[in-house]
Amino acid sequence: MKLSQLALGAALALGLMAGASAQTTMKISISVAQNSHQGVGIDVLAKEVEKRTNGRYKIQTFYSGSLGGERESIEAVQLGTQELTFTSTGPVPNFVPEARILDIPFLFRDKAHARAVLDSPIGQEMLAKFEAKGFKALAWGENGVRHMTNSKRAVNTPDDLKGLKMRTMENPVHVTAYKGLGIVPTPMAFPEVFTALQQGTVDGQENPLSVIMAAKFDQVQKHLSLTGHVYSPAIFLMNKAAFDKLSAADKQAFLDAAKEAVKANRARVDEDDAKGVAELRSKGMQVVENVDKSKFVATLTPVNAEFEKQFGKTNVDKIRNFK
Ligand code: EAX
Repeated sequence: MKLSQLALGAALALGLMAGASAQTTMKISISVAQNSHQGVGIDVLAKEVEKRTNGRYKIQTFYSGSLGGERESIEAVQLGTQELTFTSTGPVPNFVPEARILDIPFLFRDKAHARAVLDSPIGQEMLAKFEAKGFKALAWGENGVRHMTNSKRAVNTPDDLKGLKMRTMENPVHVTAYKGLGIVPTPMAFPEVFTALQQGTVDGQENPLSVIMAAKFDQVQKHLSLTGHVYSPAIFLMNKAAFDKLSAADKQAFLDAAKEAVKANRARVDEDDAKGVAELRSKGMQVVENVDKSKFVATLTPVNAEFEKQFGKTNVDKIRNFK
């Protein structure tokens, strides 16, 4: 072999090595299936990050709790064993207690109200609170407006909830509120819910239409009531050290990618909400569409007073009255 050929070979090998080392692979997870509002969110994030960093960052996507439930994923991101996760706020208060305020039932009038608050300085200041706990919170996304399902009876009023054993998220605000509605709450990680419903360990659960459809809960639940009792935010969390290591331009690329991901995620929630009732009915669910929410709100009055005391009435009102 000639010297020039050797030099060329060495140069190629070096080039390949440089190319390989210039690509960093990261992981992101969700607890629900890929064909969902959250799946769309992380797929778009992965695609946009890769595009905006010219392929220097590649994000591997994991669905259906294959890396663990939401609490485990948040823990993994905090520790840095996993760089990213897209999660509901279910277990978030156990890491960032300030975020509890967003989980209060009937806090938001509708999705538009919730999105406006999350996109406003109130939501953005909340994102900053995650930094002290080892996270870079890239953006607020959406899980959706939660409704109740169960295998026992049609739910029209809070009276119908008395004694129903329902799986709840591992969220202290939800657990307190649902007790106030007469439910027997059973906090449980999402990946265990389908089996728990199937085996009758719990009678019901509550989730947005997007999740009910993605998880095929219609197979194990007869009744759906559009209680719309709480808005469920979602959040793109990244390990803070992993984010801090990025160049300024790459940081911006991740933030911009997250914005695109949120757009796709919210659009899919709207699509699911528009078609959900018809689809779930066609799969055999009995649906109570017109729930008198004022009865649920009234039943929660004492619980709400407690939340206002805990989180500050001014803070709660600031969100409630946001225009
Ligand atoms: O984030 O745990 C839950 O009920 C969540 O809504 C679900 O995992 C989607």
